[in-house]
Amino acid sequence: MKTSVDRVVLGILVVIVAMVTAGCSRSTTVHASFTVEGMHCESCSSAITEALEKVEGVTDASADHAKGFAKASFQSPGVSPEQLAAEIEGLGYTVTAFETTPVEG
Ligand SMILES: [Cu+2]
Repeated sequence: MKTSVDRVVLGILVVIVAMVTAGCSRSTTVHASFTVEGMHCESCSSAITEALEKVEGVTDASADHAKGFAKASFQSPGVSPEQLAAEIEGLGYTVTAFETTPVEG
């Protein structure tokens, strides 16, 4: 009798864990745009693009030195815009602002 109760409890736990795991794995694509100061030429844009693309979870990145911005698409949760801003600043540039747009799907 005790064993069957334990099995029911175990079964409920398995269902709960499965539900939580499914919820966590549902990620959203987010587009972020960063205002970057300090880019001077094409190699600055390339350095930022490459650094952003190396981040796990980033699906697309670009930077425009003439306009002074960088863009990235990434999976959320997993990647945060703050983390990407830190990547850009790690290269010696300054991120003065960023905005994010969630994309459904
Ligand atoms: Cu440059």
